[in-house]
Amino acid sequence: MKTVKLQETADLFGAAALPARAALGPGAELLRGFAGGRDAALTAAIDGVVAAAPFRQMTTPGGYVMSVAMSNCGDAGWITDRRGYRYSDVDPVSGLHWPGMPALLRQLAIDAAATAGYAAFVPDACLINRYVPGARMTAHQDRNERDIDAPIVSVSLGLPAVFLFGGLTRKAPVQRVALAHGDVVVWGGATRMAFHGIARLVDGWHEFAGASRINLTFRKAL
Ligand code: MD3
Ligand code: FE
Repeated sequence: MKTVKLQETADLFGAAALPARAALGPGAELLRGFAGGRDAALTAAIDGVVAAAPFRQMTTPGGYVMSVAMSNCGDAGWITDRRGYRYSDVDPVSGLHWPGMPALLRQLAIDAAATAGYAAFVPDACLINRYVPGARMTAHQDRNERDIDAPIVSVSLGLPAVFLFGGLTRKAPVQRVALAHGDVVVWGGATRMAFHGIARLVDGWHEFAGASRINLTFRKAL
């Protein structure tokens, strides 16, 4: 597999500025701007979901209120509370099933995965993360999905962020990758269980979502 050397140039955040398409690691592909050019349709799809399942800040098992606000659509949604991290077919706030995954979002994830070489990927869950300035996501692994052979597709929208991409242990070195509006990353193969996080969001304003960043992560959870 061809790999691209990171950090050839650095942006304002000191994060790697990468070419349009790059392998971030074995099995992980950055598709710069892949979700671009359909902002109105993306806004409508996301607004429809959050009208039925509003963004909320969930509590970790350790009792911390997450700085990132979340919603979900699809057959299952990722949740956390004092009892643990898990997928649930119902929204614990409403007691109803999560809203269905809008066809536009589902197809975007399928197309991105296929472009990155995962032709069989069909997501059943989409976690929607909303970051406001100061919000962040500390290093973690995504390990609540049943089938870790399926990749995760991540779509970045709105304000830019620095993605912290580590290795398979907490001690492994961390690369900083700048992700901007429309960037899509497909995480599979050996990177699927990598530690990762998002650095504190820097204040700013973007036409798509004002002073916020929205991230969609599509998973095969069930
Ligand atoms: C690398 N979200 O929701 S998406 C998460 O931008 C999460 O909101 C971040 O990490 C965000 O769990 C990062 C990119 C991502 C998602 C899953 C991964 C990268 C990943 C799983 C394995 C390796
Ligand atoms: Fe994650």
